[in-house]
Amino acid sequence: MNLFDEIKAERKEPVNIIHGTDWWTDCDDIAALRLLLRAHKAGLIRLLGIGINSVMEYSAPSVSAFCEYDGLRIPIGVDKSALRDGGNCRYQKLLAEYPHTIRSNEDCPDAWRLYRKLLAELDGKADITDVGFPQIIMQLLQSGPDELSPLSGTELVKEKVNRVWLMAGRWDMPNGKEYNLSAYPVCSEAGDYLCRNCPVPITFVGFEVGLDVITGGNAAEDDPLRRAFIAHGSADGRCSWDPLTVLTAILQDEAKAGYGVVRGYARVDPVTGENNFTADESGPHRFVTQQHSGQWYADRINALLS
Ligand SMILES: [Ca+2]
Repeated sequence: MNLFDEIKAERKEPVNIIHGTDWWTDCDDIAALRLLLRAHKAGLIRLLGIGINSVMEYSAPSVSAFCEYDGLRIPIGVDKSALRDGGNCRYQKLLAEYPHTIRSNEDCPDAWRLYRKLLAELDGKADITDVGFPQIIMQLLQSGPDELSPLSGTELVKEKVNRVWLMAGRWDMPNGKEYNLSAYPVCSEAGDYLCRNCPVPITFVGFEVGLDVITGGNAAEDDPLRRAFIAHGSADGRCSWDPLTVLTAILQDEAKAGYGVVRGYARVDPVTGENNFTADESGPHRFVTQQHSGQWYADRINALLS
């Protein structure tokens, strides 16, 4: 019995999740999406949609193909303002060689519009996970009433979102600096905006808790995940920032994910992206702290990936 089987026994209803990913230069985004797809198939979650917050030629086709490898067609949105013309994306074209329905980024709606649509149509609530750059959630919060919903984005999130789970920040030191909050000016701006304006709780999974958790090296040779990891140069596995974040959201509980939490108020410098935290038991933000060895977390994830 794996971890998903254990959780399934106690979960009455699948948890709705909308997932953001940069799906760009690093490959741990792939492991994270695999966990979500497998959790969806296991009936633990409903993966309502995926927002891609970095855009390369094969972004949407490769996400589409990776989902369809698992037999799932998930709506995909793209932040079309987030064109990255640099970086070495070594796996998208490879993944896009698998069968897929969504042929190009242009076939996708703007991600923040997809999020509005999914939330407006939802009977109940959803969680939002993001393991890339957080600007889609900022764009959603800043959106106004439209034909999709009479509510503003902030009102919609307040009404329809339970929690936000972010792979973002470095929390084990003052003025921590991490890629998802500092790679581009919009990342720092969005991090600051979310800390100040998101109307629902945010859990941060930081750089420091993913670094010594190496996963993804045990998949079968013909698995596209395995092929993508090899293309990335991570045949023996990769740091697990993104899969740890989505697993915590799938489990709906930091403690069940093996973490301690510090509650309080997170801050992100809107220019530098440096993050800081003021502990306060009544605060809306949490960051997680490791309670086990890196291998303990890695073994749990690897058992779910293959
Ligand atoms: Ca990522």
